[in-house]
Amino acid sequence: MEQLHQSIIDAVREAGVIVRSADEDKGVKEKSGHQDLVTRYDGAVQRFLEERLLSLLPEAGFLGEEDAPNHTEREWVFIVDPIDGTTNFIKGIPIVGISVGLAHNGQMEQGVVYNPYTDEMFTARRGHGAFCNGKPISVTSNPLADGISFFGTSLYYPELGDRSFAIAKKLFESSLDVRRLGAASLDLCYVAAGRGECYFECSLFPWDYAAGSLILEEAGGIVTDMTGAPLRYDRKCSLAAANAASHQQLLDLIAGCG
Ligand code: LIP
Repeated sequence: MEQLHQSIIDAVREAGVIVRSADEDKGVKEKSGHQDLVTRYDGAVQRFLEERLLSLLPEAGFLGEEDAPNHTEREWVFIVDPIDGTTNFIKGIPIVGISVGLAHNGQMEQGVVYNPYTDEMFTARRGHGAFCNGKPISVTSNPLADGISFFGTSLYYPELGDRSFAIAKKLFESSLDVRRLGAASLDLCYVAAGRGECYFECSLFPWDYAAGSLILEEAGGIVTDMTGAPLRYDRKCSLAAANAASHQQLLDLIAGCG
């Protein structure tokens, strides 16, 4: 499995070359609505990764953001967001995660998240720790009061806006400050690397959080849905992620917002 892990990392790094080489004409289109955008590069990166990853593990299924699920009932499934932070990519904001998770019977076993603009490769294998560019990373032991709180706005679901910002305001009042990166995979990796203490988002797809959730857990963090239940990787979920010192406080704060 270690050799497979390195081969996945190599494939993700190569996918980063496609992202960095993008030209001005990104072929932007709307998916489910005005705020749900996709580019021709999302599709190109996903096609590249699906071919490479399934050549590494032909018996696996593939669940990617930009295409219909492919044999996701199989024992092994790749869960992939080819460009997490698509709107950042379109706007030239260098906060983009190429995210590849590998699940075994519904449990994450490997996670790789790469930001090609900062050349930061976040990786984890279950039971073997979490790394950034090969160096061990870990969450802080800070309480929320001494922490940075990341959040997402679930902008594809406007009905979640009021609740998202109500929780974000409570976090703003309870921590050092808040940040909205626009890429869930990197929100999770930043908490894993100790750059912040918690992250929540009211609704995400498995490809947004599959890899990052394992990286955060292997870095000593706790990741659940916003009720405190385990994450699901076969359907959408809310997300409540934090270092071990802050997770229950995050859940309590979320519950207090109704
Ligand atoms: C994005 C997530 C982000 C969320 C956005 C979007 P995409 O993923 O990473 O956290 O707030 O609504 O889902 O669509 O850029 O791959």
